[in-house]
Amino acid sequence: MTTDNNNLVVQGKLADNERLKGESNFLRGTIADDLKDDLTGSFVGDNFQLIRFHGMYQQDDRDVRAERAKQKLEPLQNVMLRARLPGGIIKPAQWLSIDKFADEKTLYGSIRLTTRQTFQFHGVLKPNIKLMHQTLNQVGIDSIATAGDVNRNVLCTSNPIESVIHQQAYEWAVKISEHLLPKTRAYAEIWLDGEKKETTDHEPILGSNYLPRKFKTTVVIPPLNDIDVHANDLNFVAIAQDGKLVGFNVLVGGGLAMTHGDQATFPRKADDFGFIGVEDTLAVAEAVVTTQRDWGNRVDRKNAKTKYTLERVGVETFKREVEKRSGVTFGESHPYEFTERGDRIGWVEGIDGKHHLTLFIENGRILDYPGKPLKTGCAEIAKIHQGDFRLTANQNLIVAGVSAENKAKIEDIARSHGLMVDDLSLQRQDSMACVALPTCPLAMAEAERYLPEAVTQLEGLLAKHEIAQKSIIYRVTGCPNGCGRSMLAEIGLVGKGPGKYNLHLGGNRQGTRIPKMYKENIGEQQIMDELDVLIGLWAKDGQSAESFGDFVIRTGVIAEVVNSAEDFYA
Ligand code: SRM
Ligand code: SF4
Repeated sequence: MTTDNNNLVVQGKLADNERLKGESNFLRGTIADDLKDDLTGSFVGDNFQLIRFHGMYQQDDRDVRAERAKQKLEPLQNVMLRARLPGGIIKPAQWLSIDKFADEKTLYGSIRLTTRQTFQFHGVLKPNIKLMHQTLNQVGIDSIATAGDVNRNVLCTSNPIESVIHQQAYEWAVKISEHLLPKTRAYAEIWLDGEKKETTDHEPILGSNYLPRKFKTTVVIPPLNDIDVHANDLNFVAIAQDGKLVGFNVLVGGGLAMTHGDQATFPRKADDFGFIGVEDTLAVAEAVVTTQRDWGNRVDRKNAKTKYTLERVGVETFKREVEKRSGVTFGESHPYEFTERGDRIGWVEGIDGKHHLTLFIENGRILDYPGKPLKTGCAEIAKIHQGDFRLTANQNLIVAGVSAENKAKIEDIARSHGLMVDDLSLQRQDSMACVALPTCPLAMAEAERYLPEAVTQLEGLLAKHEIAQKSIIYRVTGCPNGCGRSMLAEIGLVGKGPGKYNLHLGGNRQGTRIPKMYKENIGEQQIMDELDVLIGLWAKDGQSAESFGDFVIRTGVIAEVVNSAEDFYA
């Protein structure tokens, strides 16, 4: 791989994804033909990748793969769908519709809340895919660009208390999402039987080859960093004065993925470009996207995200280009502070007098479990709720905008369906895992199915050292892609192989520090043994109110990651 004189565009043989995007006729490929082929449950050739731009991934259940192979059956191919819900807001009527679809037409019967404020259906068989899109379309939901090399679902802090700021920030999340969407009519044509156009589509922002890699955007309202800005390519940090949104500090180039054994890949925090007025938001969003479109690496997909473009061309060069393209000069950043990340589980009252109930959903998996019919409970709430639901980036669900009259009724339903329990520890609230097995094809170790027991063990350690009232931001991902955002946790586990993880330490509670590897490829028992010792030290020697992540850095248990390009692996 070489770069041209200015280091701006990487030269070399383009990744095959570039060919397939370019030849796709604006994301149509031959998906419509595959859909008619009922001999296989699969999408073949380029279509396997192209359906991602329409919000779907082809999957099969890895638990039964070997058994099916023994019986000479092809894997039970199905798709996972990820909806587009900017800011995670969904209405009760929409909820009831997705609840019904999950029940009747998916293999697992669950609704899975994700770390990016939306929901996924797992296990949709080919004959039901079109029905799924049409069902969603009828209630005003689509899945355009929730996957693939495009700008994904735009996140917005789920701040139910300051309703005015939240409303304004949320509106920007929606506008940014709409502005950066692919303009091709492929989605409407294929899934909604939309009118076929003779004219060639035009993608003024994304270009006919779309972006070099996935791209993620947030709108965040300090002091809450619930959406984890440093996991994202582009962040708008809301700056409010006198209860009114006046503009944003713009942070560019965060991202968490890496590849085991490849030190050219690493998690990276976003850089602060400076302040812009609200009126410049779309121009700046577009300029960041087009700069990454034109300068991002289209040769090596492992080095293609914005974070690597910034490392290669330099933050100042990238920023100047954004200023040139947008016609906006960044001002000095306004001061702000992140103080926390988690959701406030339980009831809070907003400044508008409305009540908001955040329900803790372990792993975001909404399903009727024996003795805990969570899914039925959510549907029962949706039947009487007059406000909206907000999906959080911590995989929880907020019943937002509840009137005083409805409060007791909603709480009754939540309690009787296991959605509200009194013995939920802070530690469980502060823990999160990605999906991993059995549906994720990239999983190297368990995550979602390991988390509940792993948290119980961690709770045991905190109790043993007499600090059961404390908690640690604890996250597990089944592989180094980092979907559960372990690379912003105080304790982060990264799957390496069955039952084996790399143990990272030293993130902070605000989500502004990347944890470094402490032990490589260790088993579940060894993880708990290591944590037993460290939590014991923290209980004994930790300063008052010092978090676990700060403690391990201060006492030299692990070195601080300051600039991950230089010191993440050092
Ligand atoms: Fe992710 C790929 C699940 C958030 C980084 N992610 C996948 C796939 C689709 C596997 C695949 O490519 O076949 C996983 C599907 C599992 C399944 O069965 O559902 C998957 N990612 C998820 C979700 C559902 C995890 C969850 O438990 O909630 C999250 C869905 C978000 C959404 O609604 O859009 C999810 N993924 C993330 C995050 C966290 C975030 O964005 O806040 C990251 C790290 C941040 C980042 O992008 O740097 C993340 N996912 C990845 C990557 C690595 C990207 C890279 O930079 O190399 C992959 C693999 C890839 O793209 O090649 C990936
Ligand atoms: Fe799958 Fe890895 Fe993402 Fe977990 S982190 S969902 S195992 S891709």
